[in-house]
Amino acid sequence: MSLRDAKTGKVTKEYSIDELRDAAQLMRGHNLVALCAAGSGHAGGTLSIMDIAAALYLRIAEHDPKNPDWPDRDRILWSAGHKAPALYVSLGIAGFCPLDDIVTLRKLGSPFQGHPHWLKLPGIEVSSGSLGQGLSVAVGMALAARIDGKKHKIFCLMGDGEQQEGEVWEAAMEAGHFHLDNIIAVIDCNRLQIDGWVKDVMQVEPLAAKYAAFGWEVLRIDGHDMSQIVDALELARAVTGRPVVILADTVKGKGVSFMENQPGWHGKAPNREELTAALADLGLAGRIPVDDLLAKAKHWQTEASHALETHAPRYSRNLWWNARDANQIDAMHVDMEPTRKGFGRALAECGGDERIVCIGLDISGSITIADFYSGKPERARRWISMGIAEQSATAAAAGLAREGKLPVLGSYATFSAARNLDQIRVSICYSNLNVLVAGAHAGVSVGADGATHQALEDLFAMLGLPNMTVVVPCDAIETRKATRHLLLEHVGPKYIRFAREATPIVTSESTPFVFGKANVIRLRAENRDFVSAFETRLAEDYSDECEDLSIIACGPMVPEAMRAAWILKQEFGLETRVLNLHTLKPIDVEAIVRAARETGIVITAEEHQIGALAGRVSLVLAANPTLYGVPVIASAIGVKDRFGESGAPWELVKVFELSAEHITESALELVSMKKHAAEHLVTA
Ligand SMILES: Cc1ncc(C[n+]2csc(CCOP(=O)(O)OP(=O)(O)O)c2C)c(N)n1
Repeated sequence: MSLRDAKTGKVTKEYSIDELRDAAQLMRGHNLVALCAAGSGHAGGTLSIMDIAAALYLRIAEHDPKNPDWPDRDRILWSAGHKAPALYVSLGIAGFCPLDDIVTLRKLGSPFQGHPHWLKLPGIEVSSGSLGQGLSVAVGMALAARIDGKKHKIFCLMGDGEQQEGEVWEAAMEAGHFHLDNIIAVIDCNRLQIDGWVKDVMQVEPLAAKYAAFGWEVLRIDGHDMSQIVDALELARAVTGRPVVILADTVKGKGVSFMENQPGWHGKAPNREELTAALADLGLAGRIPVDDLLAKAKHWQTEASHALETHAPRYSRNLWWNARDANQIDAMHVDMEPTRKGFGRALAECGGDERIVCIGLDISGSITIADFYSGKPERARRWISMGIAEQSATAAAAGLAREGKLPVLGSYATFSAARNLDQIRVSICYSNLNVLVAGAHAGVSVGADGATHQALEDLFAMLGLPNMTVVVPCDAIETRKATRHLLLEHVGPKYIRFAREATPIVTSESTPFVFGKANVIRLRAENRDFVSAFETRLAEDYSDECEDLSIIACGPMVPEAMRAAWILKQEFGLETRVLNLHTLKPIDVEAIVRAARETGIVITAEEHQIGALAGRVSLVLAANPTLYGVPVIASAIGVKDRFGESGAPWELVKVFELSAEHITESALELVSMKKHAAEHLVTA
């Protein structure tokens, strides 16, 4: 069994039970060092799965680290993609990649992405991170093996909270129906998920009876008893005629006293002191060269930052947010707060309205939907936890709305506005029901979690749905106003999109926010306080000032557009009309047409694949007869038809060319084109 030379078929290394126990502890240690170096990631679930991972990679699975694509290898799928660091240390200890390299976890350019991407690292079988999909992929692989007459096994690792996804049960039914005895599923039953105990969030037990009812062989073991793990996996290999599931009872945070059974350690990394304490708890003090590894991580970061800065456009002064000039004076002072905070504030304020019902999707604290009920026990009966079940929850929201309630549901935008797209389309939009869908943590600025968690396509779908209203506010203050408006004033399907990272506050309580109407933002004077140097008016109250160009932006790209206006004025003497197009649907046609007609240059800026904002603006321009014969040139800032990746939020803003400096670069190009065209006309 186990690690083999694919060419000769010989076993290259055999691990005893004791060696496996020791390896699992060492893997836990390396896992925590990588998390510490990354500053983020999932400690709890990586520690609970580690004994199983050690047994699988080092003893049970037949694979060859030197030949990761060996066609007859066993496949190990990590449906629970957030446990990526446990996957990486498994690959490292088995010899697929250098164990020491894993310390670059979640950093820009690292193959060790926040969630696994099979195209980045040999040994990863599939990309994952959106829960509940792995078992379906396993079914596909198992069917392929059957068609090809192959004998290898497909292992699929899942969490117990993950069992709340309906897709898991579709796959369980399929595997049972097709008698896929080449599938061995392992469920890490640590009884916790993000919002608390699985039994409280959404009960999944009795899992044994459920899987048995779907035609599976069920084994239940202590997931930290190495002999039991090995025996169960070996037994599972021998089962014929039906798929096998191993329910492994585990402890979240296993091995580290202050992490065990603590929900707070689900998605958290230890700091340096906590790491030292954790390694001592694991009995690893002195066994891992922690300082060398952390130095390696630091070096990687330095190189990545250097490469990034070398390629970034730069002008004579550094005008980055809160940059300091040579006299140590804040050149671009702004306060920062995540837009998501405004969402929570509005829910806390408006939640007294008895019609409002908030739906939890197991990410309630960080997207701030929990602010609806926190400290307000009288709202508890209007807080409904649905667990990790975005599709059903969306249709349930439609049911609540049909009965006169005002449901609000939210998750990472990619799960609340993509995973459940057909439910939004048919149950909410086609029925024209009054549901507020919140797309949180949108855009690349989610950062280190990587591509699977960076919604960059949600607006295409939301804008394309009849009856849907779409608002993308620019800062926390505007998010609060927009949420209040959508909740209490607007009746119908509605989508609000906001972000995770702290971004500049560029509006105030007195800044106009009129649903469906754009604001014009103009730089008036250089001021030490960035925001007060600008004046904001409703676009319809604004008179043309013959600016050189317009930048039309939404969401956190509005502050970037304002900073670009500053750079353009200070460095190049150009005047910019910034349009804050917070409402994308219905769109302010008049403001867009005027900006185009009056300035002749339109640049759109969106933290999304190019086209949600750019496409809508282009349509407005192309379809407006008053622009016939008017010369307008345009460009679009946004993500250029590629997936996101891991990195620090502001690094990614640069990598994906979304910064004010990139907007400036595009503006200068268009201004020079406009100038040449004008000169050409004069000479002609
Ligand atoms: C479709 C989807 N919804 C939400 C999330 C966010 N999320 C990441 S981990 C997690 C909790 C998983 O709980 P569980 O399966 O029990 O794993 P464990 O507790 O072992 O980490 C959630 C909700 C996600 N990654 N995918």
